Amino acid sequence: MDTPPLRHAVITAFLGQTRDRFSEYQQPTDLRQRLELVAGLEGYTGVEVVYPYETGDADQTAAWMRELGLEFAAINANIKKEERFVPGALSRPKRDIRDSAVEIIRGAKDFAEAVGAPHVTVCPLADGYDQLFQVDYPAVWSHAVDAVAAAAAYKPEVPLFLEYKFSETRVHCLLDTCATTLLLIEQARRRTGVDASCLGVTIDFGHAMYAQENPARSIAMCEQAGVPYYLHTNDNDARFDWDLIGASRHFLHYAEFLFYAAEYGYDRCFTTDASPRVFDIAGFFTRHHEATAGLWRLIHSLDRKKYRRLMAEENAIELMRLVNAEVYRL
Ligand SMILES: [Mn+2]
Repeated sequence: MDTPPLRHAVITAFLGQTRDRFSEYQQPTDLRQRLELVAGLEGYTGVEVVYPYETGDADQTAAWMRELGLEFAAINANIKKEERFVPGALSRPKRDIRDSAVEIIRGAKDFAEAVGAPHVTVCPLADGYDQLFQVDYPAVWSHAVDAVAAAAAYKPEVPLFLEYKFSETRVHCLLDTCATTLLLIEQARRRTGVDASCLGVTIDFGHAMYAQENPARSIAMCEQAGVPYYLHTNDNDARFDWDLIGASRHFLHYAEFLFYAAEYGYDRCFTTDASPRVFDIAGFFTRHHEATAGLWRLIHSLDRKKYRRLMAEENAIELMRLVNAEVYRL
């Protein structure tokens, strides 16, 4: 079977200096340098850029993108960096804080429209709680539903994707799992009556592993709920969000993730949300592309109908034989 082209993108914020609690990694770069770096990497076609910290002038950015032959995967609205958002953004009891977070998402939609990016993605990492008896669960949930509904209703032709993560920066993030995110989207849709296509889930492979999900099943849940999804690729040890090279830890999970993406005809970008830290930047992303594109080709070499027929027949042992022979190549 022919392999459809893999639209492979990179979150550009990882192409400069990053830091954690202990160290700084790599050297600072500006957006133009990051775009040039992606354009020079084998196999990558696009970028996800962070609004408002990387984006700058829309016309200038769009001109650079055309010049370098890159596509936008998404605009990433950052609602966790400002001091007022450090303890949370969309779910806070103070209305002006929630409103200013929605304002950033609206600005990201304006920017996406101006540069022709397909959608906005937001990961509300600061929303959640650290202690028990800290937040009023129904109140913060209700605030988040209202804020997401307000953000979705603005320019609904630019869809908004919500990215979940179990933990970090809060001990327990409000949008912890795929199922929680689907529930919030369902409630926000009902609140506004917005079209089903204007709210989606960003499934980050590593976040799903970290939440003890099977990332492939998370794709299937969104598909069955009729909720659009956008995929981030990386890997980790399922104990922390390490943002490692894809399939460097969970090879078979990664293969199954791509299997279901292929089954459903996923045609948005696969966006690399991975951080080189101590590794050589170009080498790190090249190895990540090899793993992702290689497994994408491998998945398309399989008789997927046969796999699904064997599932219907509950022939788990024959399925494992096929996986050993055709995926692990043992
Ligand atoms: Mn991600």
